[in-house]
Amino acid sequence: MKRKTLGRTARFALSLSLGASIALAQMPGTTSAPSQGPAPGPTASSGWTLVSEGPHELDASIHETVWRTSRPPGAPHDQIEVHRYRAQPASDAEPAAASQAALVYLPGTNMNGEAALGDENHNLWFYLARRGVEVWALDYRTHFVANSGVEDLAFMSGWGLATFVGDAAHAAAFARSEGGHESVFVAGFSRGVTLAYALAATEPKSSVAGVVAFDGTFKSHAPKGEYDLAAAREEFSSAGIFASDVAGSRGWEWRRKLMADTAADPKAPAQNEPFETIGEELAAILHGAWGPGALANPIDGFSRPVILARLLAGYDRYYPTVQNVEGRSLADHLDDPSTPIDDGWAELDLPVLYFGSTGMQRLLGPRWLLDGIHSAAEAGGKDFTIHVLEGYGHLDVLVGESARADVFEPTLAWIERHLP
Ligand SMILES: [Ca+2]
Repeated sequence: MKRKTLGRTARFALSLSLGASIALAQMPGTTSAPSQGPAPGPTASSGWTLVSEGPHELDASIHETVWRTSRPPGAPHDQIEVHRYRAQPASDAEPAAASQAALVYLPGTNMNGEAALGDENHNLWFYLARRGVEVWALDYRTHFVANSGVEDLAFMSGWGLATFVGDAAHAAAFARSEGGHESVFVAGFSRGVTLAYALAATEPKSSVAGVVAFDGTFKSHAPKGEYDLAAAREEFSSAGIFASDVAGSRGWEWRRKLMADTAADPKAPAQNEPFETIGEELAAILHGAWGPGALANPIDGFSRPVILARLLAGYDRYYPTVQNVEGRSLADHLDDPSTPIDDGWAELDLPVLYFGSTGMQRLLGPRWLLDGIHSAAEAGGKDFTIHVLEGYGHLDVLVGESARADVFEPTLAWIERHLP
């Protein structure tokens, strides 16, 4: 694939993407309208409300059920949803086939549980669901904050890691009771990996079958125990920036249109020289966003702009920055005294499957892989499996052109080897 010199657009994207949250904030997407479906009604006494159910609009062989519930303290944005993906029965009269396992999936920063891609070569959830592993993907509270713009985001200062881990635990408990699997696999992508380890570490051991870490970390491989959380919190509060905004300086509408246009037709004319097509332009933007090939590596053919655009179009705009502060403290301590969510991590002793992209080293240096491997190996006891994905960018782990062979198939095989 031909390399292009990055133009003004690409350089702009660098500042846009690194922005306030270098940790793991990602690129923007479109509005996050709540799922459409039948009139909501309470499900038993669980507190979850059925939002929609039926064949998925992107792939009728997948049966999706969506539930929503409110979370403390009960303000309008304090809601979460879970999306359950299963194989669709051959006819409506037939019950869905029994699944061999259940996987609770925790998305990355700005991501959510709505399927953005309809083919199993680019959608891990659909790939697994068709093969008897039902997936429960979470919409964080961030999915219920308007992408069109919010003036005062101070409410997000209370959305720390422990709050999101609590939400994930609530969803996992519902997945167990509704799905019938007493022990579930817990997976995360990117920042979702931090949440996945914390969830596994705070749940009863008999209720988690293993952890799958898609290109993320929990602990530093070389913790110094020096991170001053109190000082960082004070700085955080006085700065008053309670959320990262993936819209960047050109604004949400520009980002939304770029993703939508590329998703619709990547061969449409580019917005800026030297690019001929909008697909080439987006490829250059994403390739350069976090350092060459870090966020994604479409220039070397690891992923395609049209696929990346569809994924990015589904993003939620804002993410609580307090989690960046807490995440650094968590990583820098063997056992962070400021939080209980890591107390059980070193004794987790669960099987762990880890995938790490080499591209992220362009953003964070070798510690990306070192921390990822350390987090998997030290939590997993003797049973940890490491896949380093040479040339992959971060998003390529989920939607790359070889992700099915390099990520999805090994994940399924690993789950089948570790059935509870
Ligand atoms: Ca602790």
